[in-house]
Amino acid sequence: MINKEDIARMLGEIRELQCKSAKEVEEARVRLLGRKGVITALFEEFRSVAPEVKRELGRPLNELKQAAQARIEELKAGLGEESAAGPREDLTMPGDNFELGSRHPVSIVRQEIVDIFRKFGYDVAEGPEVEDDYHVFEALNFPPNHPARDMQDTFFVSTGHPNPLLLRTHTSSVQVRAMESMKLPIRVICPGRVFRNEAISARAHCIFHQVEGLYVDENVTFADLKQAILLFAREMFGPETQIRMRPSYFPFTEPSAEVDVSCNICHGKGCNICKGTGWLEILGCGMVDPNVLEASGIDSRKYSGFAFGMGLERIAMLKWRVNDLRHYFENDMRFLQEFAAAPEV
Ligand code: 2NM
Repeated sequence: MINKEDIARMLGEIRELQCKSAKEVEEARVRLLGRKGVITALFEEFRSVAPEVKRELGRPLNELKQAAQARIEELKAGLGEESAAGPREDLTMPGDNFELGSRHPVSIVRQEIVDIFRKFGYDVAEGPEVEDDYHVFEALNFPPNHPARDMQDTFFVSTGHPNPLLLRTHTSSVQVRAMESMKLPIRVICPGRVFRNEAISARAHCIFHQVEGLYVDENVTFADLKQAILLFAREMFGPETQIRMRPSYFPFTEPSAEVDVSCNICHGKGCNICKGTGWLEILGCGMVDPNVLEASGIDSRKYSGFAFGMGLERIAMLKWRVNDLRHYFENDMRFLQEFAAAPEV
């Protein structure tokens, strides 16, 4: 028989009700409030009790039903998205490991070099990889019969007319475009891919990366070039770094030089990286040939400039002792993963 004490006891039980899964919540809802549930049954019974009992039990009975509905909702919300299928996630469990990507060594070195020259006030310029003969050779003072213009050395995209399209063999073509279009004085740094028709080996590849730099202004001298390269080398390889220059030849510069930096692996004692010399060759440079300035419309009596270029694969090889160029292009995960701990730059 329906009575006040039972209602009060059930109310207490409902407030304490616990469920471990959405399935248990649903079972509790059916047991209490379903068509054959205990609370539903109390309401059935309530319809036929005496009026004074109705007066006494109406309010507690309604409270009981509301409390049951509220507790069921509370339990449902507490279990979140969880389906009836299984227990909740253990939120104290450690997360799954996921693999971080890593910067490619060539990309790391490129960014370091570009950042140093940006600090010196250089702008970054990029240009097309498919270029014309004029910007890769003609404007850079390559004579018509120069071997680089041969099919043996350069990948041609189109031939048979005076200004064929080809894959650039150096990023100097970007600097020519800079000289044609930028206001003087010019300070640019040009990173990019270059292409040469070479047999692939540990020391040569048909695709590689360069950064070239150019500075054109009034009264730019070889002393400025030396100082710029020395400051760069000390930023890049450490404050103790020494440089030396050896005379060289490029069609687009006169005079030209190769630059070595002191080997910071053996500090001049001689090791197998510097082949016992204490010096590592890192870049080529020179004073921009007046013919090159004039070809791009710059008055070579008023202006002078210096330029330099370096291969990124080679610098990355020295930095991380990579012994085969082909590693850079094969995307073998075991190689790439070695750079996962390299600092983000
Ligand atoms: C090098 C070495 C020496 C160079 C020259 C020029 C330009 F366009 F100004 F003439 N750009 N880059 C240059 C000079 C590049 O790379 C080994």
